[in-house]
Amino acid sequence: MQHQQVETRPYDDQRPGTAGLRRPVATFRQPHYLENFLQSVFDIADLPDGATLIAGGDGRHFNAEALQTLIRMAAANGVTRVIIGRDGLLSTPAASHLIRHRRADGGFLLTASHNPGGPDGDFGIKFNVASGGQASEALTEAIYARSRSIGAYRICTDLAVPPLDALGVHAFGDCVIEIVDPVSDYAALMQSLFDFDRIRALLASGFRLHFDAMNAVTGPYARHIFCDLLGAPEGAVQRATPLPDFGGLHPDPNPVEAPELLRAAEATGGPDLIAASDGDGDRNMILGPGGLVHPCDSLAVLAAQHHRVPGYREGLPGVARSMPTSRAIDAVADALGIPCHVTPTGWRFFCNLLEDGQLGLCGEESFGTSSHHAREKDGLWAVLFWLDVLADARRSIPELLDAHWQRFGRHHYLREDWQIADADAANALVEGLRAACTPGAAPPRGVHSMRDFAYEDPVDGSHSEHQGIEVLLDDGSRIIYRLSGTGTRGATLRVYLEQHVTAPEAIAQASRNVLAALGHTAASLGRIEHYTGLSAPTLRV
Ligand code: VG1
Ligand code: CO
Repeated sequence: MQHQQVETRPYDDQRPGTAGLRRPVATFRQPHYLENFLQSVFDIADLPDGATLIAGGDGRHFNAEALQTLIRMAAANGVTRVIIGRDGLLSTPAASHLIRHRRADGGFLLTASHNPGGPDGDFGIKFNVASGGQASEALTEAIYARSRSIGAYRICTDLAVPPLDALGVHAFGDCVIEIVDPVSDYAALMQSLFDFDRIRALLASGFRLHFDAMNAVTGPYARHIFCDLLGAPEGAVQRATPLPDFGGLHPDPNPVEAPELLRAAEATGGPDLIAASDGDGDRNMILGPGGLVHPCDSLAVLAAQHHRVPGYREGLPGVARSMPTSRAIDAVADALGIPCHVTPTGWRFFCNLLEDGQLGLCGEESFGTSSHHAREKDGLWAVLFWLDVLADARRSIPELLDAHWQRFGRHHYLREDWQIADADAANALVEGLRAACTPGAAPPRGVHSMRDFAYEDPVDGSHSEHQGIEVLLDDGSRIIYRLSGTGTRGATLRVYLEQHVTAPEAIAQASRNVLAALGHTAASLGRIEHYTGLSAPTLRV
């Protein structure tokens, strides 16, 4: 197949963040913007001759157009097989699994995850390597460097991309395009991990499940797994058709973006388990009668109950959490006598440990949980894990959670997001805190210690610096400050608050009340108003 060499000029803003390159759709629509980034990946990724790639996304606006370009450029760059989910759809965990399952050399995930979609929303691209995990920091930095000097890209303009709405295999010269069912391999993986008969019996016994796909990619997966395979009624899965603009929703499953789910959980006589996922299907929110199971608690409970689930019965070699995630999981790891690794924010930092067989479960406070079955976090997997635990334990979610807290104490936890229009002000704030971390600097009153978190990967020895400021207070509570790496406008300061309690009355209190004073301490310690003029956070989750 003939390919063309098209001249281009570099853009200077193609540095991937916490999880891929995310930009407003309008930015991606600039001439050659998408092509430049894709070519930078092809130049750096060092794919073998005759490579196989997986491609698919969350179905958001610009997904279809970007796929056309990607296919034509893959063919021009020597890729001989592109495997695409029907309709261009693949959830992030399903794409990760497909890369591994089909022994592909990598994959492109077209998603901006939980960021809003539509013509005025965001688009994004993640490149995942042959292990199914996201490109490492070193690789994304090299791609970024390449994007700043790129002069041309390769594309097969005359390749007529087949319609993506029917399964099939199409050959174009040396390149084969294969359109696959996005759901079936993933569903089979889930069946290999969980006891579907037991979950089916639970659902048949009157247990009420409510899953909200938020008009995003998990709809077809949830329908097939919960309704077809597990016998849940049709109505159990809602907003199940992926829409390019998510129906105007912000597909971010948390109590602020989905308040109606929280209300349904708090109402008497509501469902036994309410769950939701995000745009690309890698996040999960779990609610039970009475309210939210905080993701930090969810990770800890799943670890403590792992022996109930077939895929994990042989034990967990270790667990991991991102640094800002609460230490609830550390307490469980301690009791199990296994290591708990602490990594920087972003799933890519778990991947080497997973690949090396050192982790059973891992998770982040940002509604992300997963295990060694994939190299991405996995929303539906977490829901199935909860269902399987509940089916075996024959106890309700609040009963399991209360018993967990009685045994381990409760880590009250809250994240405050401060939306700051001026990114320079946000950087100055973090610099101010960083200065206070210098060895020898006297810690402020009430502060036990402060550090600017740096990480050395135990598998490949790579270093990552400036991954958040962690403050330990004299009373054992903890504050973390870091800037978001997924936003596309201004800056978002994330402030994470954590306090461990063991007294029954303190366990029963609402986290917001317990952590109110710590929130004030965090604001004054970080001099947030001084730097930003803001006196209250934009969002608390
Ligand atoms: C956020 C979360 C982080 C998560 C990342 C990608 O990053 O804090 O835990 O891994 O999103 O999730 P940041 O840099 O904005 O804090 V997803 O579902 O958007 O791929
Ligand atoms: Co996501």
